[in-house]
Amino acid sequence: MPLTCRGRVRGQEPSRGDVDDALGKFSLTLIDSLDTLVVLNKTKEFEDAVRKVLRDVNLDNDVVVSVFETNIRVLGGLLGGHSLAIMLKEKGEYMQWYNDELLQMAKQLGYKLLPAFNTTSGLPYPRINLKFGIRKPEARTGTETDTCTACAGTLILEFAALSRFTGATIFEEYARKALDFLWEKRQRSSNLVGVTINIHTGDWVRKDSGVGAGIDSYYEYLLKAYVLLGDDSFLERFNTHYDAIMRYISQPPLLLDVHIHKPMLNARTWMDALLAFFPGLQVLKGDIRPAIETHEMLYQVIKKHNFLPEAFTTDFRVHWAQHPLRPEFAESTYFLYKATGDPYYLEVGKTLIENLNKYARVPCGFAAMKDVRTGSHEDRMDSFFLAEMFKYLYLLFADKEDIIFDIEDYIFTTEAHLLPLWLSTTNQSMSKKNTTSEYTELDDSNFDWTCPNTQILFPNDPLYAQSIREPLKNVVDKSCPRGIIRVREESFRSGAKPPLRARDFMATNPEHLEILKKMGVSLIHLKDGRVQLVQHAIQAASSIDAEDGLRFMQEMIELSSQQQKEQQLPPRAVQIVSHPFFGRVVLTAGPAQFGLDLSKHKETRGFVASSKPYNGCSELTNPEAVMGKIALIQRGQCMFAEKARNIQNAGAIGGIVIDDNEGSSSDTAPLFQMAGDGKDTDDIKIPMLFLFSKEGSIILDAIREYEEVEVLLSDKAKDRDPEMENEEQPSSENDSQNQSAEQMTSISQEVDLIDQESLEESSLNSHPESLSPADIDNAASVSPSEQNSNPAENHETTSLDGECTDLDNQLQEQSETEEDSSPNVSWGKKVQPIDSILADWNEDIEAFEMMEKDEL
Ligand code: DMJ
Repeated sequence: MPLTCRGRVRGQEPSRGDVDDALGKFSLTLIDSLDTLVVLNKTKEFEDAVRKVLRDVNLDNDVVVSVFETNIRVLGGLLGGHSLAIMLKEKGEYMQWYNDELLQMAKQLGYKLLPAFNTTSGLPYPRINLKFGIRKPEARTGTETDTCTACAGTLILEFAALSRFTGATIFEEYARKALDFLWEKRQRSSNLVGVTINIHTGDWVRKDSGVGAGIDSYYEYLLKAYVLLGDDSFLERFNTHYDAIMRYISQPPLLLDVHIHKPMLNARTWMDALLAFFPGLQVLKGDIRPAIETHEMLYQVIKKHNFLPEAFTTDFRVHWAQHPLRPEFAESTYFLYKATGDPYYLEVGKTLIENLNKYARVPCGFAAMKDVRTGSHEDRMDSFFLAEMFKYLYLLFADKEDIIFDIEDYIFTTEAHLLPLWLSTTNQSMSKKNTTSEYTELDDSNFDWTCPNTQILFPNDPLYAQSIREPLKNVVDKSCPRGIIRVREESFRSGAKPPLRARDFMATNPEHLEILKKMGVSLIHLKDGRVQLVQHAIQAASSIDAEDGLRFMQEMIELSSQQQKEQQLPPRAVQIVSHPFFGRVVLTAGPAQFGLDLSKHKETRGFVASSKPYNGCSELTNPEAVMGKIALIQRGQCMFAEKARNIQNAGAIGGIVIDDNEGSSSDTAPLFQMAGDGKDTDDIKIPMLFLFSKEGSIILDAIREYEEVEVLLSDKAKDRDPEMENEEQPSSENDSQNQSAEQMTSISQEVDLIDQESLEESSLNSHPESLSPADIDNAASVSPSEQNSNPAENHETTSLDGECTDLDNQLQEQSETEEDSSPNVSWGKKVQPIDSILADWNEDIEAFEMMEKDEL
């Protein structure tokens, strides 16, 4: 935990949910960083670290851990450490005492994971208790029915390496069985796999499919298993999937999820950060052009926000704002540099390093970004930061002679652990050769089985990569998210009258429902009381109605997001700017619905002082201490507005309310917004921010240690550098914000989930019977691109030359391709049987509901 300078011990910190499943009280970061030390030529430190692991690590803890994470980080870490330990020993200088101890630990861990495979399918349970396994009552796990595809399909490298290093074949057998089962279950017409699967029945639970979260390393391991094990069947499987990915998911430069049964139908309008590994995999496959394109698009998103947000939309807006220092983009940059030799990728790497140092470096390491828009931190530095990010960035700039061994003799696991390629010829009892019969014949000259080679790929053309990047250079900045408004205005000008405006729509008006039906829009009442609108252009009465339907849906999205924005204030930042922090620590703060609005005014900077009484619920007894300063007040016992008035009267220039719930933290709780007291709060002129107890105690600890602590309250952290301490202290600018509310409001960060309260609120608006736009789950169901019947043809939605594409053309294109792709269906004359429409429909609803529940 780089902000509080402690290790994160499972059970000693408030649970963060599934992310904690990687922690097994087994010194995760130490093990995950072992081989990084050797790559960085820190051989002595490696030797010490191995000794520490052997001395301290206990694998027999009563903790439920993720099988996937334990495999890639811990088993992979031990095997990577072992691989380099034996390499060093052979060189004769270091590790002379080493006697395969890391391998023995790896084997012990391997046996601990095996009970997870005790299912009829051979797919592993997602979690296991390190001490008690699965079945025993003490295990507290084993009731799960689903796992993600990547979770079940990312074992073969570590398990095969373990088998081949030790001669115990059972590990490779189990990992192969799981992969065989996934392959059998692929959707046969699209050759795609879903995100989650039932480990008992083998049914797909989430039928959306992409190359990011939930699936990513399944594909990676098929190709790398071929490289490491030399088994043709893995390459054939990979190529079959790759062909499907390029056909349906790849919409250069985008990679967009689709449905496995209806791969022409996009499943969402945003991309997750995990897919940034894919260009690297494409390099390994030898398909450089799309790798360069996607990488360039991702780089432009990064330049906009300094880091890649956890998810971003197809028009490059932030969808999920956090960034846990993921290494995937650095990984792809490394591979692209290796493939092209283009110094551009060194510049990219330099930017990544500069941003890390400037925005993420904190006193005890590098802190994840809680919100790339505000620059605020989260108290976490995941082990993959040292295992992968450091390794790939170092290797990007390293010359051959900087590394004490030949990196080309190894393959990187998904966690960037190094496994030696000589394993392919050791203990290879499991290899299947020449089993091509069950694979689709792929008519594609791209699938020649050669590894990429710079000499062959770019003979005499150092500008090859640049020529591919050039047309994409404005793809992010010039994307046109609001094109629909222009189109709508144009169509009004030309006299076309929209049959129904989103703002007029009433769910109880039968006439409106009739119009919806005509436009192919269905109304779905969800169990939780919300209503979803889904449009299937194909179910519209005509192509004109389908177009109207699309406009109606997009109007709804606009209205919905407008309303959500009005209800939710964005997070704010408290940045500690005095010595020794100098702006390096940025805390996520909740906004207030009253007082100075920091998004409209210059930030407020000042020294902090605790108010007396600390709860700020009465006139302060220490006005001299808070005068001209930012007052710290404890939450509780009176309204936030009352506290604000009391500190303002004492002369404070701002206030920070610190949560009185001990242990609360922005790591685990949704953003908190302070509401007014239901009265007029115009008299409150100073800015007020809220910190959870953990973030608050970082400031309180700083006061204890350094006495004088200066902070900056703002909507976005200021660029930090040591100069900060010399800057003049600006005077606070006061203003009021005319907002009030009855009670404190906790803001959900999931923008597409509307809670019961907001439903109740919306039923009070001027159309009591109308459906509030905010009730519509636009992320899941009203995406315009869902109507795209052929993603491969619709990449013009993002204009490559910087011009916005006319939506009418897209609609035309969509309608045409919709017709093309379904010969049984024509406009106005549906011959698709109703049962099949209903079945399709149910399938979609199911998929949308699942996506909504379990996005990552
Ligand atoms: C790493 O642990 C691995 O790369 C994994 O495959 C998915 N991504 C995380 C880091 O983002």
